This record gives sequence, C-alpha cells and structure tokens, in this order.
Amino acid sequence: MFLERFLGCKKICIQCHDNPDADALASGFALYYYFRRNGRDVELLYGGRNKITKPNLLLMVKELQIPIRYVTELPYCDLLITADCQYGAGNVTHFDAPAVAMVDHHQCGIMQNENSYIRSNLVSCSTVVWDLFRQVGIDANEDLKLSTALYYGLYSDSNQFEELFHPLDKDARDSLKKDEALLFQLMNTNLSLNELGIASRALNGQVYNEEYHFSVIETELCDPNILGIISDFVIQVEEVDTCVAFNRNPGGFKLSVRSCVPEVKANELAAALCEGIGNGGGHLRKAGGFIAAETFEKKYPDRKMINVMEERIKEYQDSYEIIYAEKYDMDTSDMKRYVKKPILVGYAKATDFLKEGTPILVRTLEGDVDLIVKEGLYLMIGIEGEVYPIDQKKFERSYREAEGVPEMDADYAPTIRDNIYGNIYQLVDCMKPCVATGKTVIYAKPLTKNVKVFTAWDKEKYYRGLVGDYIVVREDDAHDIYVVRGDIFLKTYEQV
Ligand SMILES: [Mn+2]
Repeated sequence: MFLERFLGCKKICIQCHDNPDADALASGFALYYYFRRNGRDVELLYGGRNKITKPNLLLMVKELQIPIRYVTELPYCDLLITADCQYGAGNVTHFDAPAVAMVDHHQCGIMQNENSYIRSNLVSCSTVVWDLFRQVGIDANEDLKLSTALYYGLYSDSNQFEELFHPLDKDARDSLKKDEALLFQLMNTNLSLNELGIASRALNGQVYNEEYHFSVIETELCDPNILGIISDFVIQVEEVDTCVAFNRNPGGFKLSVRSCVPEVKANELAAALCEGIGNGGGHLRKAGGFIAAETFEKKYPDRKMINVMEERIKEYQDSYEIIYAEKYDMDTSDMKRYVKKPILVGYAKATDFLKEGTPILVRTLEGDVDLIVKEGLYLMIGIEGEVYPIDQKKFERSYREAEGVPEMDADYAPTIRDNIYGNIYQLVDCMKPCVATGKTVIYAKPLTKNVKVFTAWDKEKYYRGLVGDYIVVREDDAHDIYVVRGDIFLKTYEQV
C-alpha cells in the first residue's frame, strides 16, 4: 500500500505547489491528516513568491482548519512529499530534501518510481488521495472537515463537476460527505473584481473561425476556474458550435472545451486538442484538459498555443466522415461476412439482485447509464468491462448460457448503484457466463477513414470509429450500422 510505505519516517513535510489551489490544499491536507492519524510528526507547507490571497482559499483554510504554512526554507525532515505537483516541476519551489515522494494527477513530467503515485487520468489530486485512503481502509468521511476539503478540491479542479469523466472521480463525488453551508459560501466567494476584468478582456479578444464555427479564447494568467465561466458564456453565441478557452499558468495550460452540436463530443475534442502533449476529457457538451508547458514547448518550440489550438480543431473536424445510419446505404460489396466467436462473456439478469422498478445507475469506464430495473432486463458485460443492456428476447436469440469464468481486462470494474438506497454492487459479483450462439451474421470491413456513426437507435450520440476499427452492418437489417474497435473485433468475430 503506497501510503504505508512512508510510516517508517520520523518527520514528514507535505508540500503543495506554489500558488496552491483548492485541490492542492485538500490533497495536501488529506496526506497531512493520514500521517497525523498514524502518530507521525508532519507539516503542511508551500513556497513560491506569493502567499494565498484568494478569498475562497482563505476561507477554506480557516473554516476547515487546514494547518498550512508559507515557508521560504524547508524545515528539517527525512521525507518531502509533494501534493498535486511533481518534485522538480516548474510550478513548485525547489527544496533540497533527503528523500522525496509525490502524489499527483497531472501529466507525468518526470521519471516515476515506487515513491511516486501519479494518476494522470483523474481530474483531481483529491480523488487520488481519496482512493489512497480507501486502499489503506480509511473512510475519508470519518472527518467532516477532511471530506469537505476533498469534495471542494474535486469540485474546483473539475470545473464545478462539469469536466468529470473517470468513474473514480464520480465515485468520490458521490460518496464524500460535505458541510453544505460552508460549501455554498465557498462557491460564492469564487471571483474577485480583478478576475471579472480578466474575463471581460478575454471575451473581447476571442477569435472566431467562420468556416468551422469555432471560437478560441485566451485569457491572461488567472485562476483556471474562470475558463469554465468564459467557455460556458461563449458557447451560447448563435454562430459558435464549439469553443475552447485556455490560459497559461506556471505549470502549463488549462483548457475548457464546449460543444453544442451532436457532431462533436466535447470530451473527444478535448482529448484531440491535448493528444500527445497532455490529457483531456469530460462530457459530451463540456470538457477540459491540461497541457504541461514543458511538453508543449518541446513539441512546438516556435508556436503559439492559440495557433496550435486552431489548427488542431480544424484537423479534428476534417479527419471524420459522418454517417447517419438511418439514411445511409452501406455498400457491402467489399465487406466480408462474420459471426461472433463463442467467447465467454458475462451477463446478469437485473431482477436476480434488484427489485423491479428500482432506478439504477450503471457506471463503467465509458460512462454512466441510467436504467430502471424491469422483468427481462439483462446486462451484458464485455471483455473490457463495457456494459450494455439487452432485453431477454434478444439475449436468448444471440447468447446461450455456458460454463466457466469470463476473462475480463478492465481498468475500472463496472458497478451498479441502487438510486433509492444507494447500495453499490460490483457487477462482476452478480454475473454469469454465456457465449454467443453465432447465428447473427454481419458484414464488416476495417475503416480507412475515421467515422462518426449516428446509429438508428440514438440520434443524439455518435459512435466513433478510428482507422483500423471495423464498420459493421447486420445482414438482416441494412440500417443497423455500428463500429467495433479493431482489437476487440479480431478477438470476438470470425469470418464465415
Ligand atoms: Mn489539481
């Protein structure tokens, strides 16, 4: 267990990044709490040029009794742990320390070793520490000040929960207890008059692209939460279909991405904007990202971020063909016929463990799905932990029960939350094995251009296929068109 490996240290210092934000304060505080709880001598501190002045952060420190101290020198210690940042990075004052550990969620700028715990796919360091607590069997809710701090850290780093996408981030949001009155106060102490000025200057300088209907907005150095406010504002403009607001902070660039058209998912656009230089994701309509300054400058030594953003938005849009399955006539002359291989997969009959009529939330790596339990509702669990509902009739036509244990390779094991009582089930605990009967024949071919497919049953959300993935159409239904990821296709289908 990561946290336990440092319990042998006598004196530990936890360092937040310079100009600490709510997430750095919360995650640093939680680490402090852990070592205090274990009887260690521990201090929480930060350095840099500026002391904390933002009203919400001052309020957070005071009300949650976060014992953080501003220092210009590192006190004596045998271990320094950086929170929400990486030792040696540009956004954290360098102190010589006898040993170093780090807990962070930013893109990895350094060599990782067993003393660093960096989860760059999570939106906040608060989530990282919340999960570390779970690993050592501590419920962060045992202390309301601690859990409120983590909740507010997560809230702040995810642009008010609007740019959450990893299921662990959602689990943290759903389970952390919070002091509601204090939280309300914190949320309404968010902006200073100076920041209002920054936002208005940024809006004046926005760049609109007429051909592609997007807007790019750069702001001066400011708190990243202003970005979300700006992008939410700009996306309401009639001509604007997608937009990205960004700013440069000492460590790198924060991005806030919006889309109001079904042809562009904001989370995908955010990922495309950050591809190879950072990390982006979020929801269909709202998303965010982070690009480390160092990585950007290495890749684009003489370019301005605003130009790279414009170029990447165009490239992203140009690289897809859009298919509306309902109206699309697929030419099957160059496609081959396939059936599903008899691979063991899992299924669960919802009424076996849930009462009929119960509203449930199915959480997978790919997102949340809301369902109501009814007779005949089956949940299929694929080889990568993907879950999709299927009705009994279709299930019985396409699958039969089998023996054995389905193999699964999932980064997040799918869960089901009972929305009435809040009980959480691990879906793998309820699943039974089955195999495809192989009676359904499809036509398929590998894609030579990226596509977005709007299926006949969901016109709001497209399925994305990249070059190398397979485009598929059912033999018995010419408008049932969808895409299957290349590696999954090869694993699960065979030619007939
Ligand atoms: Mn953070």
